[in-house]
Amino acid sequence: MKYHILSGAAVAGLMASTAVAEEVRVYNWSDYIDESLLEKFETETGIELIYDVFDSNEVLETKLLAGGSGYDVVVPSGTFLQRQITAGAFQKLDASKLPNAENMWSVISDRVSKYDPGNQYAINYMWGTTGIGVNIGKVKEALGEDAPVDSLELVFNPANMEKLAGCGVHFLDSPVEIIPAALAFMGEDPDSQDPDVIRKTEPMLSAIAPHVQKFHSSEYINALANGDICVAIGWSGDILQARDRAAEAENGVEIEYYAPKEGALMWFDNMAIPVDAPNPEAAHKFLNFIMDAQNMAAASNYVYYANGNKASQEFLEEDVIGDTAIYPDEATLEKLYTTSPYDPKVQRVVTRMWTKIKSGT
Ligand code: N2P
Repeated sequence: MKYHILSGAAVAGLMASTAVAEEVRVYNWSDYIDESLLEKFETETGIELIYDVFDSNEVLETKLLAGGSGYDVVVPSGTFLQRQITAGAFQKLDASKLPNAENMWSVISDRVSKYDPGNQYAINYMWGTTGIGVNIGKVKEALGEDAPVDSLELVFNPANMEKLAGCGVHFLDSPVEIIPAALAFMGEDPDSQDPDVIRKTEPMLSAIAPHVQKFHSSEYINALANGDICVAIGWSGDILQARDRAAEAENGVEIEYYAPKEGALMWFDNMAIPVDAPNPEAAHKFLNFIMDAQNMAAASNYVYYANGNKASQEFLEEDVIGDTAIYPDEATLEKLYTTSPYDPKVQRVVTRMWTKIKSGT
């Protein structure tokens, strides 16, 4: 999927001048913004916005570390942000160009500073959890009324997965999220950096992998909404978007999101400017636009993810700020864990293990 948004105003501006139009290239996660904001940015700034999407930190990282990505703004999750900063992939933000930074929420900026000390390189865009999306009717049909829908037992117990395979299960293609979940299920530290501990998850993951119809990180939204699959291990807001798409289609599909009771990963997606960004000036304008309280609220209201912007909260819909699946209460927060980046040696173990699990060899 690729958006190339050019508003009427920008077209008129282009035709009126012989100068090459100013442009900014943004690379964000799929299903992660209200697209009317993209047009609003162009209308307000006269800058042409090229907006591409991805669904995997690994894909973004490969482009970034190769250099010359051509992007002005990218959106890595915290652990990836941290090692990309260390690798020199980003430029420091110019605070004088980001007056809306005063809108940010210190609770979240402080958490992100674990990955970006001093919040020098990035601003939080949105954050959420990794959990279980369930088609209630189909899962109860397959497993009975007592189906453990709020537990990782649902997907990590091979006996359950055998029964669910018939109605379809998708997993994120994200080793750095599925392996910590498997560790949490096994009672190990989900943030373990010890290859021997990490390897303990392999037999279990290999046992269930044949029952996973697809390891993919964005198709599950429509697949859940259409009733094509009955379970997805996915991201909170994506599953809530699936719930809404099903409700809008009035197709009788009822989707729920659960942060598993054994614990759920809390992650943070952050906007940063590559060191070789063609237009860092416009990148700052885009970041400042995103940090506007009403713009940020519009984005969260649309995609059902919480954001790192305190001032936006008064503009959030009640079904967003009032939903503990999006803005966790204290009890939910206690179940959430965060992770740290793997060093290259451990990362190689993880990558190899993941390839093996998916290919079933
Ligand atoms: C948006 C998913 C982004 C969350 N569709 C993953 N960090």
